[in-house]
Amino acid sequence: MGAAAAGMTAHAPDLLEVPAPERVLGRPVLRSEDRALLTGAARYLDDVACEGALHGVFVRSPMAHALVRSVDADEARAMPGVVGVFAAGDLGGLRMPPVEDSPEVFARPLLAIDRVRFVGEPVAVVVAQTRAQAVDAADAVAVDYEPLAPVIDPEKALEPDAPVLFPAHGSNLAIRVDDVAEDPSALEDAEIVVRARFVNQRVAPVPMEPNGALAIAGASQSSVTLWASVQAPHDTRRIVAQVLGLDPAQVRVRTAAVGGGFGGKIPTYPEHVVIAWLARHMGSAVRWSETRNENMLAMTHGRGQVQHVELGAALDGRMLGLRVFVIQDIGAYASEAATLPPLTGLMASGPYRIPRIDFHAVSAVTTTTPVGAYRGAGRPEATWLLERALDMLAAELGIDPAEIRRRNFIPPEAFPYRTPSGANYDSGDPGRALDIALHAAGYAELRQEQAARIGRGETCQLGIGICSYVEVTGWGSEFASVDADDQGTFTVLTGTSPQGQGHETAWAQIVADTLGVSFDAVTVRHSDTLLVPRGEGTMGSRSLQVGGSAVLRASLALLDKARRLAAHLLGTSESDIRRLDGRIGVGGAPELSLSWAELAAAAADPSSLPPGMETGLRAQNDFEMEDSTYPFGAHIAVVEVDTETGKVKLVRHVAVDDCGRRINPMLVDGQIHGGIAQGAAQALFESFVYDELGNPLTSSLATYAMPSAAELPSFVTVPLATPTARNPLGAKGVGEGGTIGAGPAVHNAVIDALSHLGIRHIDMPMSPDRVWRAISDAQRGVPGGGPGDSEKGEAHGAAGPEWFDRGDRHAHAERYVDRRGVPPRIR
Ligand code: MCN
Repeated sequence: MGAAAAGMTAHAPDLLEVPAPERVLGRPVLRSEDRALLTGAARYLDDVACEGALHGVFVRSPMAHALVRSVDADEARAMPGVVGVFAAGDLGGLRMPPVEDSPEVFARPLLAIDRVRFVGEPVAVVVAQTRAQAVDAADAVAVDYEPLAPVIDPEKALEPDAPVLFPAHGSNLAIRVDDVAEDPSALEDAEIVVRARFVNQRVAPVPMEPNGALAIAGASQSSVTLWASVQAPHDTRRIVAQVLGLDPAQVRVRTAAVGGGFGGKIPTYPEHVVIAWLARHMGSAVRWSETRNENMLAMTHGRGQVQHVELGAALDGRMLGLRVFVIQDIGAYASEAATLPPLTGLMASGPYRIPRIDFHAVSAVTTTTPVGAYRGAGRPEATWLLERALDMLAAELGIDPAEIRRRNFIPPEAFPYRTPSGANYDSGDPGRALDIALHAAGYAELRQEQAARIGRGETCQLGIGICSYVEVTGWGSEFASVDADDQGTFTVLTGTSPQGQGHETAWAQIVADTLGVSFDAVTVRHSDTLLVPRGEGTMGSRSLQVGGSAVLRASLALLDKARRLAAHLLGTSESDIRRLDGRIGVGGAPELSLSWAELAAAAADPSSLPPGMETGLRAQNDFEMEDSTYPFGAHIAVVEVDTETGKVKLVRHVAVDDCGRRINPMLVDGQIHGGIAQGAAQALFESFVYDELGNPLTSSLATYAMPSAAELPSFVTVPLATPTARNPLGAKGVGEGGTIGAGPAVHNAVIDALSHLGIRHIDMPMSPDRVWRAISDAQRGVPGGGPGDSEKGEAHGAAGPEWFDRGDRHAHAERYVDRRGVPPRIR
């Protein structure tokens, strides 16, 4: 089947039947955002002009774990341009609200109170007239630290004698997850059990624009406007108001253009709140912008899971049970990482029928940068563990990796399908996605080439990696409104808050298509809490299906209103009124029609309206998802591995990502391309590393191996569209699928290239030294080839380390005591 034949389009039921060439929906419309971005006209946070703004610079902890004995700011305060230096005590020891599902004891102080828990934690803030003055003065703030033992490794953090970060809590065990899927008999029927310990390493999100804020106090200082580089401005408004004891109406949060987020800009950071506090306290505008180095330390990291996996199967390759025990490193404090293990558990079944799943997780605090959501957030971790274990099973049983997947796929007729871990898959055909990907990659020829290279004993071996996945996208509700004005133009307000995804383009396509008006006549506005009444923001690949559906529904409501008004003004029955080309009126009778501009002008005049109609040609909608959608796909990665140096080169990557109906195929492809790059980057290059004292070793782009386009091939994307009935657009999310599919495919490809040497697993990132070491161990007959031991014939005991005691699973809740320390004050 060719790529073109594989693609299909689906039309949502309530969209208008207009001949295809006239439709703007489903077309690769050029991004309206790009002119400003490409010509440098776009305004990022640092470009927002604000005359007289003071500059805040944070004094950050150089210690991973220490008591803060005192903060001496005398010298700093006397330096040129300095207008203030503040530590926790000056802010009244304020704390961030505790993250959902995590004990309150982990709530983060805005500035360290009595203890620092990671390198980079803000301890004080210096405010000066220029940024350079603030940087110099920050260096002069003397903090007296009393070092404590750090704990970097989440498994070691859970050992009984580990240094405890929160003595009042009594242990580093922050959160347990035992209610996703519990089945102690998961492996009972297995004829073979493959067992492994995987490390899904910590990575940094590295958005092109680091974090920052600009706070401007209102005239009376009771209100504040906060410009911040965030993904969810309304949530930031809520948190800033809550911490500062304000009414949310007193806080306005806005974003300028946001230069990427990738999950790292979901949280509201203590720094944001401090800058808002300073503006109110000083009655002046205050700005803060991170350096890259600060960004690598202070923005939440992603992943950070240790996974103990046991996969049980019949000897014909059918999976019978999966048992997983996850240790999540949540870093210092508890942030969005609390949501990661439940998502890993939810997606543990992948695209396969696995009759039994037993999933448990614990989250541990460590003296490292807090962990949060990063592109995929918990779902790539699930796909990785399953796809790696499945390849190990295939190797053990001598079954081709594509064939073993086919034997386990959920067939299309079984959808909707509920997994033992509680996911309710809407629609899908993972087998078809894999077939298309295999065909596009030329799988059979690749296998021949691989065998030939092995036969010739070549230095450069070929590896072919497969990843089949399902992911979960879309939740909550989202606001949209559409306004028509008497110039014939339309303004959309949306509660989504993009960081580069192209919402201004896609939302305008939806409006133009629904109303039958020009794409250029539609302007989309977002990311200002004063302008947009509510919004949940952009994350979790939710925006199109939730926010876009709200735009669609609001547009349809606006069309209804326009038809009613036109019927009234033209003196005809509403049932005769049609949406014409840019006008509303009676079909076939041009004289009986009105332009949108004429209708909007009439709608402003109460005397022109039919009874009961409100003035203004405007409609709004809050669309609520009843259930999530589950995009799926298959990726094939082809790598070359130099067996003498361990160097890996990704030479080909084929992606079939099914996100239901595609609103703009070019946006979708862009999302998939970026996603593949990030997945491949984690597999091969990126890792955020600490030394044993908790010093970050990778806190600049000279040491953190983020790849560029030069390290990656051109990607092949093949469209497949299986619509969903869970929203009126028929769309599922696509913002993260590329990452979820790509990482495990690249990982599997590297192991596949080396499996003839007996290698079964190498942890990520598969850097040349790691790969070389694995090859050299295999050649010297060192057993293991990574932690992929398997045993035939019987199922085995609980996954997880010995201290995993089922009886004690809720004990942490009782042990929790909230203890507030004494904040240091400026001497
Ligand atoms: N789209 C489409 N048809 C579909 C699905 C999506 O045309 N069936 C289009 C949408 O109109 C939108 C884009 O694809 O323009 C992504 O839509 P969606 O999947 O709804 O995802 P979100 O807009 O909610 O974006 C969030 C997602 C996430 S979670 C991360 S992380 C991520 C990503 O988007 N971070 C990004 N992509 C990013 N892209 C950029 N440039 N920068 C980031 O920080």
